[in-house]
Amino acid sequence: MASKASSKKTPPTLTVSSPGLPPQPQVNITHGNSRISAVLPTGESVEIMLYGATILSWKDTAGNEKLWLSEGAKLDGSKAVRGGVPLVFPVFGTDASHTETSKLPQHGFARTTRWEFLGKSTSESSAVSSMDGGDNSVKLDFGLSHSNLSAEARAAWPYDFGLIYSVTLSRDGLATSIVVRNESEGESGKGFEFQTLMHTYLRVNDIADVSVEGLESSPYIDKVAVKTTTSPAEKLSITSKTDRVYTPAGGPSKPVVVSEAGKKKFSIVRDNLNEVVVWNPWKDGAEEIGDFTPKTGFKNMICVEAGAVKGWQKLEAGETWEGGQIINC
Ligand code: TA6
Repeated sequence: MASKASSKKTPPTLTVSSPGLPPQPQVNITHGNSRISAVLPTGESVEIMLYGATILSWKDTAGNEKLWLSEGAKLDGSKAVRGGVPLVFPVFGTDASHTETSKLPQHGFARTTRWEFLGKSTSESSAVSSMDGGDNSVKLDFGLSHSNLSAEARAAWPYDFGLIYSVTLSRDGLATSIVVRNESEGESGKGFEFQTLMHTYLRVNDIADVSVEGLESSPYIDKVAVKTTTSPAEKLSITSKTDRVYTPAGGPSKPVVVSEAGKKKFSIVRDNLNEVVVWNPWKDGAEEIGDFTPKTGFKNMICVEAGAVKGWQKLEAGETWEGGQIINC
């Protein structure tokens, strides 16, 4: 059940504060019950729109923004957010050959549907507490099911499903994970196939100074050159429009590291998400995307997207699947 916003004028604060305890994470419902924000006692913060369960902002203790968000991003629920971390489910891109999802819009319906806020916890933030300890992290849970979908989406993808998307903020990282469940039951239950991906727009100062390690000697689909090939045994630099689906040879537990001017900025490890998509639209691509502004913004972002997008995950009635990522900064 989504928590009910109080009718008070000031946004309610879901702070777990008990006298005598050290300062606790603060969780607020804001913007007319359309966003959830969390702030750690040490200043790190995250802000999530219920629309698409889209992470809009992630800041470190000094208040430095770690994600890129287009100045032209629609934040009124009228279309998928350009930037932050939109969520891709049940299809990555579009696939006309895949009957089950062929009627869905690009990247599916998860990023363009209002999710429910299921609540917060600090006890199970195991995804990051090993890095930092429970009280210095907060986990926010969001839910989406068949009943949340528009009639159009339900018609396009008539499966009984449930998603729980968790965003865990800690002092040195952000973890996102998704649990997918086939809620149909028994003999009448219908299996379904899906893809999922966390479409993370990382903020950088200048793409010319950026390199990515952890993708060496790995197979990838090059959607610009329209070919499938293997990357060289060297780190990746971005010097033109880049749209690649890597299956990193080191597997999900080997970090993919984004560095700038030789200094590590982000390190990403994955669980059950075997692919990493690297995307930068470059100048021409930015010009063609209406809500990608400023048009020079391609210099300040790189999408490094953890996903399960090669082939399809299949869930029979009652089965569950989970995948996630941890981004350390
Ligand atoms: O993740 C890379 C990609 O699939 C690119 O091909 C590009 O389409 C990008 O996603 C953005 O897609 P969107 O539907 O958000 O414009």
